[in-house]
Amino acid sequence: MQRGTNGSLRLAAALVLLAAGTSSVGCTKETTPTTGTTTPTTPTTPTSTTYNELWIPPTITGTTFNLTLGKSSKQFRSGAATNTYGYNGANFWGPTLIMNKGDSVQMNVVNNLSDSTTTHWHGFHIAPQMDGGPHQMIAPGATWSPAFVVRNNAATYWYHPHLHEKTYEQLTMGAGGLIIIRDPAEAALSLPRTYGSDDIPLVFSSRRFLTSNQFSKNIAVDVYGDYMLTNGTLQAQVTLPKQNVRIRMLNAEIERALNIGFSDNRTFSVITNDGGLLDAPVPVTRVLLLPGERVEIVANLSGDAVGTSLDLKAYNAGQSFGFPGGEGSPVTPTGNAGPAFGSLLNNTTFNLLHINVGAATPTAVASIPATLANNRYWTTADVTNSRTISITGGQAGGAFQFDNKVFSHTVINQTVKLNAVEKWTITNNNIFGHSIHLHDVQFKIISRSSGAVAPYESGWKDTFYIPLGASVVVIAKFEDFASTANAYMFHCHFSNHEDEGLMGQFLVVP
Ligand SMILES: [Cu+2]
Repeated sequence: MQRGTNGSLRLAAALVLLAAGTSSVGCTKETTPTTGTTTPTTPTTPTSTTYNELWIPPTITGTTFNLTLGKSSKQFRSGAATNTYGYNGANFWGPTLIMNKGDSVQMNVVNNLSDSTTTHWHGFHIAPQMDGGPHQMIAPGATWSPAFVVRNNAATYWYHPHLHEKTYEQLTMGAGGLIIIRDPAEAALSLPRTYGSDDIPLVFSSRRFLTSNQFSKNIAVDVYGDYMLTNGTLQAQVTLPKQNVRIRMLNAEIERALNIGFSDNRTFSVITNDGGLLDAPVPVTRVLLLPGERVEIVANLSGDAVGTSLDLKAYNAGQSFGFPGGEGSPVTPTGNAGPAFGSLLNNTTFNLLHINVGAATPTAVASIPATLANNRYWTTADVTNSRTISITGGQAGGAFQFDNKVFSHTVINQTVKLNAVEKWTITNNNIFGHSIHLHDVQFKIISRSSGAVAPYESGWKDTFYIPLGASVVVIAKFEDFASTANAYMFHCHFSNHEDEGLMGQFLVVP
């Protein structure tokens, strides 16, 4: 029933936007679908300077990681608490798992929901049976216990539900967590790494609230939240020491891209991509992060006076059509969210984190290295096979899909030979931008037809932005794990698109 709704609404919204020029405020051609007995609140633009202390997820270290996903609730607003999901008793999100490269780890995931779930280790190079994709279902009350060797480079990864047609809902409820991998090469570098002090994790995800204070989760329209939650904290603030600070950022939004920078436009250094350290820090004033992508940055606060403050913001205003979250504004005078895909935060610049500068710590890192790694990336000269995959559909009542095929559990869409170095060209001659994630591998982005690949995304990647009208070429080696029965997934990391069918399966075969 809902399959395809998003696509058709998306087309309608696109046409409305095109008809209205750059601004579509108040232009509602389609009616806002109902969301049950409750209606969205009359949203008000958050103008309060009252901040809430940023929640820093607790950590789990070692080689055995026990996770229990269950129902919880959190007091986000005055009145009723909001029903949520969390791992290990968290009232939104879950603990940060800290692993060492080379370790054999045992994972035990208990599902205390009344629904099935899965737990995907996003970015991990592991056997498909351990991957936690849609096939590794955990029934209510059951425990799933995969074991694997941590083969990835030091960087920031994450875990989240990946059950087909349930990912959007379970992510919206708050299920997810970060994974930090450490390795000797990274440990040898002079970088901030005191978790919660000069090494801060930030998970960005916004939500829309109903008048009942519950999360609004109509997959057809609630793809952009009205209020940013940073680590599950509304209007978050944190005190950071007056020194070089590492910030690990994950875009855990359903669909919104985040064009991230500081309120004083200061330059900061990008030091990692999804799958490891860059060769050298890349200085930028903005970094674009799509759903599923991670980046670690180092911001130098040593020149800031104690007691001053600055903001980390998403500079999302004024983006061209196709930018996820650039769609026009949101709210009708009656308080109903609409037109479809609007939100209070769309096409605006908004706060991700208010930062208060505090005293330096004894572990302050005075400067970061000019060289971080010596990566050997795959190039076109290494390629042994090429394939092209098109994003299609999304129009006239159809779901987005790969090569005109909506996801099916029983269809293998691509078959790769073990040890092949493959060039994948993804084309998007369609109606919107997407964020594409490949399981199993870390790849190198070779080109993006809409413009040069930014230096800050020149490292190992597992998720990439494909703008409207663009094609993106990536190269990966499919090594170590083969199976004629167990597939890996490739999909859009907008969980609404994924649930509606923009997902495929690939086998890596001997
Ligand atoms: Cu998509």
